[in-house]
Amino acid sequence: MNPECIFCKIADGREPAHIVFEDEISVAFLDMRPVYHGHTLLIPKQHISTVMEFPGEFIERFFLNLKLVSRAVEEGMGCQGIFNAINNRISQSVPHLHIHILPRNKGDGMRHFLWPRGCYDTIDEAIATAEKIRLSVRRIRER
Ligand code: DGP
Repeated sequence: MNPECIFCKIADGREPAHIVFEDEISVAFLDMRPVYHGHTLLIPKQHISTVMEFPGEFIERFFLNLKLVSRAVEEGMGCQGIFNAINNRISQSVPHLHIHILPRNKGDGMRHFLWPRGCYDTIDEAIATAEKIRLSVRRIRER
């Protein structure tokens, strides 16, 4: 727990929130500034900031909770789909990992996630980019 963190405070009941799900490792609650009604945040109770720090032993349970809450938002809000998003450092206003779970409907007007899109000018540029990431995967796995 980080005593100053607003999401830690929600997780341990020191700050109010509209909680929709809770278990030993995570809490889900309504985002107070929703893109659409039903916009929910799922957080780990442990204070970690980004996906890159996520403890391996909780990943399966946490992802199952993401599946459960995403299904619940979809059914509860009667929407056609779900958008899941995580800001890691850039555009992250609360430095406690949170997964946005947004109800989506065709024609709902959401435009600014994953936009604008570009392209690789050449196949070599794509090959070199993929190789940089592949090398990093290898290095990280060897640590
Ligand atoms: P991001 O920009 O990805 O870090 O999203 C943070 C979200 O957290 C933002 O949509 C607003 C929401 N938020 C910030 N503070 C609080 C709070 O105290 N309570 C609730 N329910 N949501 C919060």
